[in-house]
Amino acid sequence: MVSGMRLHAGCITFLTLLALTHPAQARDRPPNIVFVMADDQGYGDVACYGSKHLLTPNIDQLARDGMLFRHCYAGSAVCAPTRCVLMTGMHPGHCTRRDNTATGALDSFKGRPLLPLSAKDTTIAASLKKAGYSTGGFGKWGLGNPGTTGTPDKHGFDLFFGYLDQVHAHDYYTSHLVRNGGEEVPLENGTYSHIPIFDAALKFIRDNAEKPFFCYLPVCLPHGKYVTPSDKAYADKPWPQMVKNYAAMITHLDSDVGRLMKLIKDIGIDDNTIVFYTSDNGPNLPFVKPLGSAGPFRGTKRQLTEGGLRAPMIVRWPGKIKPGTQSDFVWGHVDFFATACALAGVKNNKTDSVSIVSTLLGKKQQQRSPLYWEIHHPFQQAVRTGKWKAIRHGTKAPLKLFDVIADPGESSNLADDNPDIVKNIEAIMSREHSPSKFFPAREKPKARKAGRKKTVKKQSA
Ligand SMILES: [Ca+2]
Repeated sequence: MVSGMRLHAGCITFLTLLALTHPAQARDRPPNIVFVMADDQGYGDVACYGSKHLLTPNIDQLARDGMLFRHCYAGSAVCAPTRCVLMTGMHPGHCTRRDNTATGALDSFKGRPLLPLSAKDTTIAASLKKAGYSTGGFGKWGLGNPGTTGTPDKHGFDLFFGYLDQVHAHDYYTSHLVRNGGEEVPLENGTYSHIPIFDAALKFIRDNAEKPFFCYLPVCLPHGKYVTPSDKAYADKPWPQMVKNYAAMITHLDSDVGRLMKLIKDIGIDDNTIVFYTSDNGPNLPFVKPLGSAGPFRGTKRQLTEGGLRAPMIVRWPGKIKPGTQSDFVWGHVDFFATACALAGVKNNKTDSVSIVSTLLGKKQQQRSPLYWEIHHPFQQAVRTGKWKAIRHGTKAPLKLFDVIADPGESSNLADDNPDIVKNIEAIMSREHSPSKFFPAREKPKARKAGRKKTVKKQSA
């Protein structure tokens, strides 16, 4: 009896010790960072952002557990520059890749005018790796094809699996995916590529559970081609098949977010893992009407209106972020770099990136300096500062100015009534565009010629 009691007391002491030491270790260790980024999913394509059509129970649960941002912006309005902004913490007036294709750039891959990340670019993966993180990327890289300076293995990723080439990523039933800098990995006939990509990410998390890790998941769903292994959830809807497939791709991704969260809980790292969920740019046009994919905003991907730029963004961090909170703090993908550095305790030298950790922790944070974008096919610039959003199509073109708090649909141009604001924003636009031979500013971009549209659409990714 006595020895049993002793044993019992000993067990309690041991368990108490465990309970005391493990959280302490967790506190001393920087958090694991998981960044999930959908491709072309609109602000209005998530139930917790107001979708009346799409089933996204697991993403909605992230929002109930964490913080939902209503004023977060994509790095750009198309794939490659958003990835460049996110990886480098430089906005599109400073970063290397400012549109999907670049004037005069010749990637060695299939002769397309692509501009890879340069050897001088520092990515967040490289910074986190220096801080002792394991780094994995899974999905669509889009910043450098095999043999260029831009492959993920040269930019801080211990492991990459998916597509290096952004047009290859349109092929969901491809014969092969790519590992690290270009090693081809054959797939069995009929494999839906998203499945092995997501499985590889889960394996990476399992394999690295004992140390801090960065898991970057720029998944391809729901970007075209619009194909899915099953449209079951939407088979009865009165929509064109392409719309059903798109909706099913979003719900497929949602169920994988569920698998991801289950794994994180099952292996006991839930308390020390911060999860971001977002999309790389606004939705594609065919889904705006039937699904309300752009939410209350005007425009689509490839445009610098809110519909092209405003992104869903949910951040979950148990014990740190108050569950079920919503924030109107204005920030963007450009700020992930500084935020991740702050989380990892790494120095951040990027002037374009601002840490939002204070906002995540529920502390008051000063309004961020103006957000800036440019895109090049055709040339446009945009700024968001406070309630104001401004767009111009050419450096000599008149600025359009909108109060996006009162007018989220950007329908009333207030430029004539606010000459001082216009002057200030024009100065920001001139200052923030750094000269680039690959991405020159245009005074008055040429209107698209008939016949060119098809090419641009093909390049759009
Ligand atoms: Ca995209």
